Amino acid sequence: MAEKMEFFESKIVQDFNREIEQYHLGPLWNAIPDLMHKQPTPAAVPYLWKWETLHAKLMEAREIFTPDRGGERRAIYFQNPGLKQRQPWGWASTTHSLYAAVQLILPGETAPSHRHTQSALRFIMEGEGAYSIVQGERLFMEEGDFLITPKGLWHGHAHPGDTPMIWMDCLDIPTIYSIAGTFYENYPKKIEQPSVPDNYTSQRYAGGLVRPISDRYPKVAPLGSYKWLQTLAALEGLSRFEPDPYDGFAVEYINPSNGHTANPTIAAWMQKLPSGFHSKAHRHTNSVIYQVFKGSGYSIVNGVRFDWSKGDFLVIPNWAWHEHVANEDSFLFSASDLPIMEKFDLQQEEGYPENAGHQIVTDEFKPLLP
Ligand code: 1HN
Repeated sequence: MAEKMEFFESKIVQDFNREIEQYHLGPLWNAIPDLMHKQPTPAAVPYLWKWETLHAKLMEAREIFTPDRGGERRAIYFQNPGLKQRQPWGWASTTHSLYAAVQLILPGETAPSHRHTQSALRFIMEGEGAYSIVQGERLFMEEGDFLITPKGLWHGHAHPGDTPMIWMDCLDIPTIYSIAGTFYENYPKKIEQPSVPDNYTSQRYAGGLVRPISDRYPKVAPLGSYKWLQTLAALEGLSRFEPDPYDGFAVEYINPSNGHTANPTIAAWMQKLPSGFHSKAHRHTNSVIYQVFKGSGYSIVNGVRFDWSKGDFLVIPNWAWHEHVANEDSFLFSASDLPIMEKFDLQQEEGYPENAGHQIVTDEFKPLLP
């Protein structure tokens, strides 16, 4: 080993490495240790953003930035501290494959319509009365609703109601960026006008239960909005039975025409952890972004305790050991890149092998200084 190190550090090798650079050539022997790990070693780190901070910053943004003035959404996104160095074009995503943000829209505001090759989802955290207009369908939003804007469809938001609304956005921006697949286009007018009745797909699909007989093979995901009361009813039904040892009572939002995830690249789940529930620890190749919709508790990620409560966001990077504990009945929304891992046939999962499936807490999370 020492001999090998000596060889790689020798002048003749170092000089050669530098020399071929001018031809835009690289020495594999230098790169391979960084590229080929025994197992995933994500640069993204586990991280927690508290609602207090998010809310305060959205309120400040409310004073200085309006979509009408800037023409963009009032969204503040989660920059994973571990990815800041790696993405030198000036931004950092939330996990390697996903972007997530909180977005605030005020009564009377309009977020202009546009379309792009990224898939998007929204989870409604607070408020009601605004709508997303997706390919001519106005989807009115209420707390706890889950919405998708599939890639390539026009979408914009407007708020005819009277209370501020805050939601979580999640898009596969880093994934599409890394394969240079971005197309983006603004709608010719500020906002698209309705071309079908309001909440059309929810009504035609009874929220996902059935499909109209004329709609056997829809080209795009046929359902735009998944209502909270229906999700809650599903979780209540499920919670009469045994919880999953890792995730409690969890359901996944699906495309009712094919049973796949509602977005082809981003899975979305709602899970209920009953008061006192302590899951076993496991890890998987996909990363997860959690939003605490209701309740409080903590998660242990790679031995570090993260205390969370309503409104907080928690990121679990790929292949990190994690387990959850609920102090009260808690509802966690999550978005993950599970379908991306599955499409590459890379999905793997394993339970924590020691200590009856529980990690030992070695530290408590503290926000990192910039
Ligand atoms: C987008 O279309 C929305 O529609 C939110 O609300 C965030 C971030 C990057 C690119 C497109 C939205 C976005 C986005």
